[in-house]
Order: sequence, then C-alpha cells, then structure tokens
Amino acid sequence: MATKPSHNLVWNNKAECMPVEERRSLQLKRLQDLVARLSVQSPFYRNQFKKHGIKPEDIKTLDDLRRLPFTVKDDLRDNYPYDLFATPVKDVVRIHCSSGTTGKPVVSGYTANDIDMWTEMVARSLTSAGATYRDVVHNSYGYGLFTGGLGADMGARRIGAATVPMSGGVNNRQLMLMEDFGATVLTCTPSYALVLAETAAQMGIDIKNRIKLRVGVFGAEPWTEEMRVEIEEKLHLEAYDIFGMGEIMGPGVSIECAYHNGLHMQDDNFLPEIINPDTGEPVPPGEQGELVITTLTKEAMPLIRYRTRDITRLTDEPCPCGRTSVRHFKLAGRTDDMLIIKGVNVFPSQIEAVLLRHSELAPQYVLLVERNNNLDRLEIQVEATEEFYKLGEDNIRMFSEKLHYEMQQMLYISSKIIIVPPLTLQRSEGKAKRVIDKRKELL
Ligand code: DLL
Repeated sequence: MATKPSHNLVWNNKAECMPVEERRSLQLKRLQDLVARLSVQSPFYRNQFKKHGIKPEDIKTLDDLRRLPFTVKDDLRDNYPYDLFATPVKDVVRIHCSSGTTGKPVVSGYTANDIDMWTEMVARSLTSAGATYRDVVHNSYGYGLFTGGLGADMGARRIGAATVPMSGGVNNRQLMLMEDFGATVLTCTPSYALVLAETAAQMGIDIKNRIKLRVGVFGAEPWTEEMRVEIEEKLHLEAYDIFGMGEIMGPGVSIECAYHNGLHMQDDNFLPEIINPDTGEPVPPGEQGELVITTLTKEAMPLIRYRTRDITRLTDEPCPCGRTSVRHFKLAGRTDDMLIIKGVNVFPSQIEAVLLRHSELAPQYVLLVERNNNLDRLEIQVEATEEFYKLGEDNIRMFSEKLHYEMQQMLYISSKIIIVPPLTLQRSEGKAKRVIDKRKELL
C-alpha cells in the first residue's frame, strides 16, 4: 500500500470535491425528487409508500430517509423482469442481469441518462486510481450480462484511454497481449489478477521487465489487505479496490483514491447507510453493519434503501485527496457469506487474512463446510507453494499444526487444515468460488 500517494488526479472536481454542506443539500433535493417521481411513475414504490403512509412532502431532511421502507433482493425477483422499472421499456437502452445459473436472474435496466451517469462514475473511478487518456487498459472483467466488462469499458472510453476488451480466460494470450500492447492498467477480479500472475510465472515471463502494468482496478469479490500485498508484489502495480453491484449500477459505486484509506462512495448519486442486519436499525456512526444504498439519480430502476447484504462501516473523516464523499472500508464479507460453524460466526475473509500471511502458501484456498451427526466441520484446503512443497511431508505436517493453532486463535473454532500440492485447486476467470457449504444440500 502506498504510504505517499502516487498521484492526486480527480476527474470531476466540482462534483467530487464540493463542500460537504452543498453535497448534503444536493442529496436532499435529489431524494425529494426521487420520492416524488416514484410516487407517480413506479407502481411498486407507489404501493410501498401507500402501505407505509409516506407522501413526498414528508421528506424534509436527509434523516427522513429512514422513514422509507427497505427494498430487498426478493422484491427484485418477485417483480421479474420489468415491474420495478420506473420508466417504460421503450425508454430503456440496456438491460443487465445476474449470471446465476438457477432460477430467474435479478434484472437491472438503464435509460440513456443512466448509462451516461454510470460511465461518468467509472471515469471518476479510473481517474481516482490514476488512469488517464495515456493509458492502455487491459480489461479482463467479463463482457456480457455481468456489468464488470462493459462498465469498465465505458469509463475507460470516457477518459480517453485505449481499451483492450479481453474478458477473462485464455491466460497465456492475455499475457502476450498485455506485453505486446503495452498495457498499463489492468481491470479484473483480484482472484483473476493472481491467476494471471501465476500463469506468467509458469510461462517464465519476467513481469517486472516485460509487462508495463502500473495500476490495477480490482473488485467484484471480497479481497483482503493481505491479498492486495500479494497482487502488488507479483504484478508490480498499485492495486485499487473498486466496488459496485448490478442492482445498483455496476462497478464504480465506490473506489479508493491514492491514499487507500477506504472507498469513496459516489454519494451524490448513491446514498449509503449502515444498519444492523438483524434489527434493520441504524448502527452508531462508524460501526460495522449492512450497507444499504438509495440510488438518487437513476431513472429506469431506482432503488430505495436497497439492502446490499455487504458488511462494512462508514467514515466521514476528511480525506487528504480533497474528495468530500463518505467512505466505506474494505468489505468484511456479505451477510449471506457469513458461515455459522458450531454456532460461531466465521467470515471467509478472516481465514484468507491468516492464510495469506504465510509465504509457504499460495493464495489459493477452498473452504469446505460439512455436517455429520449434527456436528459442523470446517476443512480449509490451501495450496503450498512449489518451494515449500518440495520440503516434504514432515515440514508440511509441522506447518499445518502451526496454521491450525493460528486459525483457532482467529476463529475460536477448530478446523481441519489440508495443504494440497501446488496448482491443484480450481482457478476462476471471474469471481472465485471459495466456499462449498455442503450443509446447504441437506436443507
Ligand atoms: O460485481 C459489479 C462490479 C464489477 C464491481 C467489477 C466491481 C468491479 P455483482 O455481480 O452484482 O456486481 O456483484 C455484486 O459483489 O454486493 C459484493 O458482495 C461483491 N463485490 C463487488 N465489488 C466488491 C469489492 C459486481 N470491491 C457483489 N469488494 C457485491 C468486495 C465486492 N466485494
């Protein structure tokens, strides 16, 4: 992580650095307009407002946001495909949806203005990561229904960078083109960034001297500070965390600046709150909880108080970069990723943090949770590095015991550690699937 910022570029100084009071007035005005608009244009929200006895004139201050009802993922599923749209489909120019393979997907529609706003958000994000028109952006986020590929592409286009629209896969070709085209910015999931680093090592490519990457804009899945260090060392770049979700927009809802002290929420468009996921009540300022977002300016599918299920905390401490937006910290996980093992809450990110502290291990792991005779069992499969694996069984056994102890200190439960040979766990081109919870099959 940079101790001294590598740059201080801002794409839209007026919007990103506006005085806090002006930002709050803008947010209130936008919230009032939104509630007024949805009361007329959205059958879903009109109904919700009626049920909760809310009229547009009730929104007098930003605190009145709390009077509005939450929107949850099931509302999106129940209103598949278009019943949450607040504009007729004739005004929609793009439709994205979730890539799940079971059941109906979660749909998100965009008007031309929505696409324009999204493009602007990604332009701001890439600039916040230090990218400019001089850069060659190697974009390995998947193009298609997933918002990552097209989202990053549109933003890179707006800042005038040269974009290579790769998507994930065919790793050796990715590296060849990165080298030949002189890529300076890499956009992909953090797990795929590591797959590319690993492929380079297998192919004997000297990344430092042959590949010119200097910035990575990584997101779409949780990743720890330990993972950041690993990626920065292996790919010789500065890694930035970017957050977003299809329902809200896509990538660019928030992004780190060069100070890497949290992700700046683009809160002139996306108003964040943190709630206690069990009670729905706001948590005290600065405490961790579930991130809830209201989209202030979206036209086709605005969402009020959308429960993201992502867990983080907010800060409004001023940032030396000059942006005045609220920041959220790296996500700790999702409420639905949290494993309850033997009655204890376990986040995969806690396990990743312990594993990645060890140079004996490669950053590839799978968590297997099973239940036998009503007893939960957590198995952590993690790959050894080539060098460590060569040291043989006794060393591996001794190291596993040490890791078992450390894991117990972190998680307060016992786990089974299995160190597997290098390059044996499955790699992913997009979001890594690291948790296999076999208990779900029993439900
Ligand atoms: O992942 C959009 C995106 C694309 C974000 C490219 C960043 C970069 P979904 O597929 O709808 O959209 O998944 C959204 O992914 O609720 C989080 O749980 C997780 N997620 C996204 N970004 C991050 C991040 C895209 N930086 C879900 N850190 C979200 C941790 C993230 N988790």
